[in-house]
Amino acid sequence: MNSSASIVKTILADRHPHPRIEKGVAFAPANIALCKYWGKRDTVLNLPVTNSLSLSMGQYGATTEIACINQPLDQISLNGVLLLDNNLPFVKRIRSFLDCLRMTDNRHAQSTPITTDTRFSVKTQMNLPVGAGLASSSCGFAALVKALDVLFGWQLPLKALSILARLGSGSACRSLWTGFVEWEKGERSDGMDSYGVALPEEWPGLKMGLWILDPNPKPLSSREAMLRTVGTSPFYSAWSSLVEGDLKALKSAIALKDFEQLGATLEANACSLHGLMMSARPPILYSTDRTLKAIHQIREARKQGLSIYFTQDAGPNLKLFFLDSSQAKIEEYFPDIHIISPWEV
Ligand code: 2P0
Repeated sequence: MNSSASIVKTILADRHPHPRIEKGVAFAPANIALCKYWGKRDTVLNLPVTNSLSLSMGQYGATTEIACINQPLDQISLNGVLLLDNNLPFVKRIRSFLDCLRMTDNRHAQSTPITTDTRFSVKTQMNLPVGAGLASSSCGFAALVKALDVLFGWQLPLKALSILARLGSGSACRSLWTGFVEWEKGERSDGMDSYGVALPEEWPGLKMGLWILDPNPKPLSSREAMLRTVGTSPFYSAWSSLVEGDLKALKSAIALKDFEQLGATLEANACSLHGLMMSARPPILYSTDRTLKAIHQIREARKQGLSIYFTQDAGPNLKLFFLDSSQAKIEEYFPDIHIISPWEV
């Protein structure tokens, strides 16, 4: 059987030992899916049913500092607060990821030994709200694997780091790059062909607007919501073919820099996802009255000639897409949004 630990072992097997430094520090941007990942073919290895496509969030993301410590337990902190509750999902996920690393137990390695007794200090700083459907887990695990790579001097290729990040959180495999990234679902049962691939196109004039309508953690995790949707929605089987069409349309829009096609497709994909979630039993509803009001405002602005589109993830907040040529007007219409330049890191 393929376990996360055996995948970690496979990836690290051919690493030449490099001198370990005191601590590893790395930044990874959060990413927002233009075509969503929703549903797994393997819930242990986070292998998706479909491909997905994302855009990175520029300077918004996670910076993680990791070091080995002489303590009985890992010390995990988020935004300067040491998290002592082992049942917090953030702590549990990081610890079980570190457990996979410990299981590789390479105590005979010359300069980078990791044993079952190795304990880590993991300090993460995020500059976006955590657990509010703003892709915080995506950047968290990507920054963690990058920081581990620095700490141990593995010098892994980004593809391998993407697979490691995916084991922590599926969407994290798209956060190793800047710009557009497609997560190829792969076919293999060990998931070694399921990782992010950066698209060559850059589109610096494309802007994102982060509209935080509710910064509080969401009541239902994406992980649980995904499971429930796959398990109970009568419409889930239609999702794969819908994604296939949307991916094609999005990639051709990116290649041609056709903003209207990009925006219309990404918005329709998000609406399809939320419709799909609402068809689960019991239904999943992430939108609040503020979300719906905001969606109506966007549609009204569009009627008045503004070229703007939105997407929504597993939470009540919205991300807007527009071109820099309409930025001044967008700021007038939507004064509360944080504007993001995806290519400015
Ligand atoms: C995405 N989301 O493509 C989709 C759209 C939320 C809505 O990936 O269980 O935290 O760790 O693989 O990656 C959020 O789910 O789930 C997500 P796991 P993840 O961005």
